[in-house]
Amino acid sequence: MTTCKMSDILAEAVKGAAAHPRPEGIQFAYGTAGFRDKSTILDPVLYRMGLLAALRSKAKKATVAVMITASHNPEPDNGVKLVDPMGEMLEESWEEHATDLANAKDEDIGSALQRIIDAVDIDISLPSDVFVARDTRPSGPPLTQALLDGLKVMGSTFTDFGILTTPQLHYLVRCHNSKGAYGEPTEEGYYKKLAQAFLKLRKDAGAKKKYEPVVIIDGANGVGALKTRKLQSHLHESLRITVCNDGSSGKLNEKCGADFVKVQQKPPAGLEIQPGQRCVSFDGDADRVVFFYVNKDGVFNLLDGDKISTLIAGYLGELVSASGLQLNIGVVQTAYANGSSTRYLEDVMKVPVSCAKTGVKHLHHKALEFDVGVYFEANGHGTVLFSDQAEQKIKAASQDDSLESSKREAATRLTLMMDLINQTVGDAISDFLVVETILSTRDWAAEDWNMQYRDLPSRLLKIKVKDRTAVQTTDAERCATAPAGLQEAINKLVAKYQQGRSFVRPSGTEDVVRVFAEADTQANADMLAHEVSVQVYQLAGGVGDQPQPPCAP
Ligand code: 16G
Ligand code: ZN
Repeated sequence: MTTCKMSDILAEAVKGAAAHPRPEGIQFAYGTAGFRDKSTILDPVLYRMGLLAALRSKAKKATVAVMITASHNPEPDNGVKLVDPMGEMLEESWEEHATDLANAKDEDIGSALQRIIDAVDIDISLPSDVFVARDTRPSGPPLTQALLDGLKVMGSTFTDFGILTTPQLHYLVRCHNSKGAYGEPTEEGYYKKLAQAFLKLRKDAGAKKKYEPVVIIDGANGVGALKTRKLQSHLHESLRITVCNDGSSGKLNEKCGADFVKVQQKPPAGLEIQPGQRCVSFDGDADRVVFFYVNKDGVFNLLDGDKISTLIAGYLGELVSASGLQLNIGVVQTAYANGSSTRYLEDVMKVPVSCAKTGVKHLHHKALEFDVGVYFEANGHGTVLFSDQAEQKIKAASQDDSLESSKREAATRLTLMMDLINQTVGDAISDFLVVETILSTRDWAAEDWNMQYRDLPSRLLKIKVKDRTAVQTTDAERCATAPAGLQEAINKLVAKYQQGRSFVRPSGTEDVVRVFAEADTQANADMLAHEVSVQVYQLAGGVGDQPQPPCAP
């Protein structure tokens, strides 16, 4: 840094804003997944996030990261989120600083920065270092440039990794800050770590009757496709992967990707599928994954985040018991988790289940309460967290010659699973390899996995209202506390349906209220969702026409 005089830096930051002017009349908000908007208006936000990332790095005295992506949103959108030193999401208290800075007038940037420096008590003379990456969106390079401009003004050093998946960037920053303890801080290091663990876990796999090492991946026409191709050479012949929707012709997330498949409950465009063929869909930045197959009668079957967490928790639970270690395993879900999955985990598998608010950071936080915390949103975003103590116990057991060999063997498999799992954040590529490992070990086809429990039919609707904050919730979003009378109305409606359940919540990413319902049949789930929607419309200030009942099939 040429100078570390605070007033000089703040003046430079204001001067730099001239090249990244903020449009009048737009309010930005750092939401559940950072800033997300039309890419054409994000340039000033990226510049300011460059300034903020430098401050965050100084405050943490460590390298932080910035990812430029809008995940499963359409291609014209983009977004930006900050990543903390150990690969966690940005600490919640800084979301407000991010929002403040993004909304400061150009000439007020200096005072906005000063407010943050004072509030957090940052020593501005400290160095800062930032890792940067983006997804495949065409708006990525110019937005990266705006971000780098902000970093340069702050005198920050940085590394621009170009195109990466979101979880790869989380992995890199953790490797770097842990001085290599988490892995080699390079993209190659990421593939090597995952592939080595995967191949070792497969080594002793005997002949299979049902599991076939053949899979089709829908890459959402995004970065997940490119990076899976890179991973492939490291996997040798252990798994035959066909990557479809690789971006060579289709548009990012258009009629494909994990979000499309989950929401539409149908296969993506661009795939030719044989009955029973195991298929996988990633989202646009490869932090979400769902599996699916079409059975011999042509019926589509989705294996979502709930099925993935049940599969993983079951397998890790067996390994922990076999190792003889005293470790508690728990699963964290959101209110969207299918009721059958919760019942299966609690009643059949006897695994404790916690419910968290929607948004990865909330699940991540709750999962830290367990020695081994498996967390997944139904939409396919999730991972497993091992506490430091669990990690130490597992590693020690794997090297303890005095243990029975079966216990040592189970502990060794657990250490390999820890290597295969990206503990920083949900990672489509890593989760995919984890699922393949378990299916292979169990010798299961997708259909066997799906038979663990049968999903209850559900329906998700969205209702436009004047002000979505009119709806407020408690109990991990399962109970509405406002507007008055809404929860009572929902309770009455739910009571009419067999296995009925419903909740409403204001979206964190769109200007709507979401309504979820499940019941014994699809028709009942549809009707319950509709009836609850009408209540939301009437009590929470619905706009436009009142919701219409679902058409009879
Ligand atoms: C964001 C969240 C995702 C959540 C979704 C809910 C992260 C990284 N992403 O995309 O986990 O499921 O928001 O959206 O936390 P909604 O509030 O509009 O329903
Ligand atoms: Zn994503």
